[in-house]
Amino acid sequence: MNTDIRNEHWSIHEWQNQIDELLEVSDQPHALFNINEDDTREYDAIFLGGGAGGRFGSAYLRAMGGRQLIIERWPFLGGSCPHNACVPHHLFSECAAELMLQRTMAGRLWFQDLTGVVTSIKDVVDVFRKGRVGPHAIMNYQSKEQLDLEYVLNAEGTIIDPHTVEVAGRRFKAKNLVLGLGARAQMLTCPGAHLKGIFSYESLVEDLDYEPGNTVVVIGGSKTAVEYGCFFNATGRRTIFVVRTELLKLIHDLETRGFVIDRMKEQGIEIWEGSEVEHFTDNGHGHVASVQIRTPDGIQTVHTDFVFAGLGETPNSEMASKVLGVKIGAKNEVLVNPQLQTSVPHVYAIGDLIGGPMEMFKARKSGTYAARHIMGEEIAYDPQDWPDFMHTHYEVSWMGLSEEAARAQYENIITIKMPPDTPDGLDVALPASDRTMLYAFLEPRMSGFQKLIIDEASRRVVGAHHVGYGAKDSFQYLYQLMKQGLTIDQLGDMDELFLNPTHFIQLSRLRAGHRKLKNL
Ligand code: NAP
Ligand code: KPC
Repeated sequence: MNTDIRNEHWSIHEWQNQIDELLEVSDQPHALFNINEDDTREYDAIFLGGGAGGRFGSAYLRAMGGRQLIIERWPFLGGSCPHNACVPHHLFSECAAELMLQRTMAGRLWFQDLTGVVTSIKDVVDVFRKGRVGPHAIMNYQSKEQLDLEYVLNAEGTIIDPHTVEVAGRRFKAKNLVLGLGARAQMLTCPGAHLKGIFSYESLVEDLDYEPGNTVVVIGGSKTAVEYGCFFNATGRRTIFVVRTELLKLIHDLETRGFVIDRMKEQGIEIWEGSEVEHFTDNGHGHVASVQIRTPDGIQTVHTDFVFAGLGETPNSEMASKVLGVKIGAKNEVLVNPQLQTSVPHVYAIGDLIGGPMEMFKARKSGTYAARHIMGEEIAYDPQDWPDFMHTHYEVSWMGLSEEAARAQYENIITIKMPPDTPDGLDVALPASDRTMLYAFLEPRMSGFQKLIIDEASRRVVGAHHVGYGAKDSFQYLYQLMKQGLTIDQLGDMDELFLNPTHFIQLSRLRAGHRKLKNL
């Protein structure tokens, strides 16, 4: 069944109900067509996939006077971010931070004593499931009523050729095709990997229908594994990370990485590096009962009914490769040039489909850059350079060079650190700022860590690292300034909204007067 919704003007709440119903009966095809039949222009682009890349690319193309069409298999726009990726991850990470605070402050002030209390994972997953169509509805409403985008929802599009896509029995033609087909969780292949109770970020929010027991095995050592694993740990469960090489290799600054890992260990997380799962055993009812793990010290068996695998993502490039013959890289990513063009003329690719970093900024920005190129602008997109972040129980943000890389590249490196290097170690009451005040006063060693790295000769900031709360947003702007050559003097001349979460402005101001820079 297809429904023409062009003349429906559903409110956000009405959209919520529609999406809920469509998600419930996903086995019956029911496409929603929002096509402007009065517009006789040829489409400038069909965006196959209505995630962040397709939606932002469409909005930009439309804003530039072009005509676009999004085709999306889910009954909503916005893609995996609000459905099973960044939004639930942020919810879980917020819970991890709240629970760590609660457990750390137990018995003090108004904090309950949670000693020995294991909180529900399923309840938080249920909170997410119950609320997730809220953002979905906003995306559909905004795209139709405010951005004037054309779209077909809840129907899988099939690529026919570089100018044609078929969806729900109709064929649409466009001058260009923009592929934004996303990526999917990579799964284990060892014996028993099919058992119930072994989750990815995707299946966790779809399938969790029981309360996990008190031991969790997390496989993987990068962002997804760590973010979810820290949440499971914060609920009070024994949490074991099984990492085949090393944990958090992506945080290059060794001191920052060390601080992050030490705080994870302090929370009781067990980290088994150089270890791999050999197989899972069945409890007799198709559910995981134990995990056999090959560690440097021999085989270990962990009894658990709950395993989480954060093994990275595989781009959904199969259809484009098979039908169009677009060139694919070693990790299944669609290869593109800086104009986001694939190897096939008139076919662009954006977002997670073109490989890492699979970050929201890249999805949205690559979509808009493809749109701009289609509309005749000269653009060159370079996603290799970006400020980065992830969550443990904290927010961890970094930009530019690690101290080690900076020392290798420049003759003299100055660092500004909080807490400073003194015999007192971490047990001092700084850094303190929003969301770390209670730690600063009651458990100083947990209030965070920050480091600014400066090339002495040019006085330029070449790297910054932060573990705490609140720095993520400022790093996005500081990074742009840093790329333009931000000096300690300019940083020290900015106005900080006190208490400033990075402290870098105030600390730079203290040092900026020095002709000969010194560590702080
Ligand atoms: P990732 O960064 O690609 O890392 C994959 C992890 O899984 C690595 O630790 C890897 O181990 C391990 N691994 C892969 N295959 C394995 C196997 N067969 N057996 C055991 N371990 C295996 O993956 P991710 O953390 O899932 O992130 C995926 C993408 O999403 C990235 O582009 C990331 O930027 C993005 N993301 C971002 C955030 C954020 O907060 N900014 C959050 C989640 C995801 P080795 O390294 O030891 O080989
Ligand atoms: C709630 C939220 O902003 C996350 S969902 C964003 C999807 S999109 O606007 O299409 O990038």
